[in-house]
Amino acid sequence: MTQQRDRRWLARAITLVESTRAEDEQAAERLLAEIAPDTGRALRVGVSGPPGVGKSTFLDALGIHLVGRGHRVAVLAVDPSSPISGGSILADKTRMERLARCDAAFIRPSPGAGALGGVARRTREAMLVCEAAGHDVILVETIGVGQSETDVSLMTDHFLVLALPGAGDELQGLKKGIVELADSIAITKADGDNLARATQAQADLRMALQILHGGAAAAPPVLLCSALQGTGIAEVWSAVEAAVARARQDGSLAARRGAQIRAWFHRAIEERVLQRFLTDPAVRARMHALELELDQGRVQPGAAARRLVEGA
Ligand SMILES: Nc1nc2c(ncn2[C@@H]2O[C@H](COP(=O)(O)OP(=O)(O)OP(=O)(O)O)[C@@H](O)[C@H]2O)c(=O)[nH]1
Ligand SMILES: [Mg+2]
Repeated sequence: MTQQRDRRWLARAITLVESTRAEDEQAAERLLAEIAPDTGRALRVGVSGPPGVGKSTFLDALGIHLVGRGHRVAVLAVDPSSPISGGSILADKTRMERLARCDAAFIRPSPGAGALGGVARRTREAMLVCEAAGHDVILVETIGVGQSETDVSLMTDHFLVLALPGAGDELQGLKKGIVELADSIAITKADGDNLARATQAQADLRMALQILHGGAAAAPPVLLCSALQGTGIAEVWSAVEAAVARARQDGSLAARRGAQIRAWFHRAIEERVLQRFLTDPAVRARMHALELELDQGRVQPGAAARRLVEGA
């Protein structure tokens, strides 16, 4: 795939890296090796928030703002998609109508769940493909269920959390883990009747974060925005850019990316070792036999696992 990296190339390359077919694996590896020199220069931002917080509307407004400033934007999603429908609920183009019509933007829903831990890895590789195709801002959306926010924070330079104007409890709707990962927080829907509550939520959140981080200087910024009115979007982006610029200066961005690469390596090992082990026919037969023993109460789960892994 040495042809011009246009939209068609991008679509095909992403399909290849997202493929779960064993026969595509080597081609995907070759592609990723080939594009490696052309990756890593984009600004990678994770955007997370609970259902209905306004992620899609925000990403549409932010994407349009960035395209207007000459950026080429890609919106990707890590979505622990419904095991029933198998469908992805994030990065739906219908809610990003304006951005979806932009030539400088590329929107990709979450790859369907497949192999173990595969969704996040495939999104990360899709991100690299987007970078190789010239996208210089990558926005990775997640709903923050399960470990998806950790997955996204492991592939981005900055983790932006969207929060609703609080109804009393300033951390309501925000999981503790997600607040700890946040590099910045934007309170959405700060418009109309919501504005007063949003302003109060901002003050409350700032206070809580200062306590959590031991001081105002170390606490992530908390901003207000309204995607509907288009207010605060430019300010949120400026805060993201400023934080990333600081991280680049003080070396923490390079350290973060280095740690991420190692984390993906470790994850890939786990995925591969587990996959190889669990698909081995002899292991499967032995596992089945041990399951029968478990059913009969002749062995305990821990001991059965030890015997399986040790081949005892
Ligand atoms: N007032 C107001 N409403 C908003 C704003 N942004 C989004 N909404 C509304 O909030 C609802 C949810 O917005 P979405 O952008 O779909 O939220 P989401 O986080 O993508 O939702 P999921 O994809 O279901 O997790 C919609 O009805 C939007 O019109 C805003 O800035 N102000
Ligand atoms: Mg959405």
